[in-house]
Amino acid sequence: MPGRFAARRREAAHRWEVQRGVVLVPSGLPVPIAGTDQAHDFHAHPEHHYLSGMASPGAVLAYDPREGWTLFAHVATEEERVWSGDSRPLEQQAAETGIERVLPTGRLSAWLEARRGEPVAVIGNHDLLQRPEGYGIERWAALEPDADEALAERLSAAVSEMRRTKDRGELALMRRAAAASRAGHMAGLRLARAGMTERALQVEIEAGFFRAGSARTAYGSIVGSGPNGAVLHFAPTSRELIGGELVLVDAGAEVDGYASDVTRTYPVDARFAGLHRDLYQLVLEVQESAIAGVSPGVEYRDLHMKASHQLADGLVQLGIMRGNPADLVERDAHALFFPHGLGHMLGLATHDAGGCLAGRTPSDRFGLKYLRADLPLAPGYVVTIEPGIYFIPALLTSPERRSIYADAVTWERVDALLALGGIRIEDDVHVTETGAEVLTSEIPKSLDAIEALRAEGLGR
Ligand SMILES: [Mn+2]
Repeated sequence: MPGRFAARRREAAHRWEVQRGVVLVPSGLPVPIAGTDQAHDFHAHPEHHYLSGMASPGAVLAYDPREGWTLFAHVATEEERVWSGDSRPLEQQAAETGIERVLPTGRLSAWLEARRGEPVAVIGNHDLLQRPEGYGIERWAALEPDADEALAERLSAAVSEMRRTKDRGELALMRRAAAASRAGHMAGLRLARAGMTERALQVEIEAGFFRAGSARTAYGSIVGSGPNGAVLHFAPTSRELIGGELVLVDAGAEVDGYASDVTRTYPVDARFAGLHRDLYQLVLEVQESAIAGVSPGVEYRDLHMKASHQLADGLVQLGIMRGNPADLVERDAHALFFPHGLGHMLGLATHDAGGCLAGRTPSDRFGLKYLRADLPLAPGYVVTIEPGIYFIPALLTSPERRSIYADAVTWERVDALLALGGIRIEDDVHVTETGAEVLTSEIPKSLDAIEALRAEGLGR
């Protein structure tokens, strides 16, 4: 493993071409919960994690083009050793990161002092600039650092570009995250039943992740039953699942900082009934054809547009939208039912860095606003593919939207469906040299497979 991190650092230094100046990549400090003596769960900055392989708070990876890399690591105080345990020995950190110089953060001030007057690029967590004392720097201002923001932006963008292409070690972790996600989703598919709360279903799913080797969830799990399925980032509540409804579960396990991101939608009963079945089939077809379109060189935005077109076409056929699908997409009318992007980059963050190619800015159009990936795909990238159809009262009861799209929607039909909720199907897709590998392919999504699991779970 240390070789992998050394290779990343070599590549970063090569792309950076820093002639004069130094680079600091802080991991971040614990964020206190206001009004308590507790802190939020710590997440190391992905740039620090990626370049060092370490994810501990209070550390700074430093680069000086003349002498290479130094890791300044926090050494636990006596009090911290009493309450939280000891920090990892510096020699151990040297062996794990492949960095020869691992020093206590107490040495960082002197290191900076020796480079006084040189430009300093801070990437990683910028909290170093606000809370230098957290990194053992007593008098940051006295060091007169020449913080070069333009340089920092360029270096950070270079790391984001590198992070798009996952190396073998990263893919191995993402496969483990996908396997843990599978364990959790299988538990959900078997255990969901009427009378169970969203929260209880969340607990079963997350227990599945943790038993399968995940240390935490990659993001706050979404479990929305019935109408709650139409809230894109819904946090599970004590609402009980009701027969005849759908439940949407968007939950992913994290392994060593690497995310998986998976959505499955299934009936609370054993079978999809009526319109639920038609809508599910439509979302599944759109998702599978988008996955089939994943290949090196393909523009992610084109996949999104094609999926939007297919969704509009399907909704017209189901009598929910009206008109010519191409015109509907041109007018962003499909976004009434599919108001988010087809997916995003995935890695050390759930919405991973580097999603937009340099020079491309997110559109403010209703149908493109939340497109989080806009770049040509290349081997090694991992993206999610997650189309959905939702009945979102906030959009569908808006008088303004109803007037703009008066002729594009069968409104009396929609009025009767405002409590339906939503359907989303999401997988994690690794772009290969020839096409795509679905990292989460072992998590059932076909109608038959889902109904078989539901029937088995319900003992029917
Ligand atoms: Mn996602």
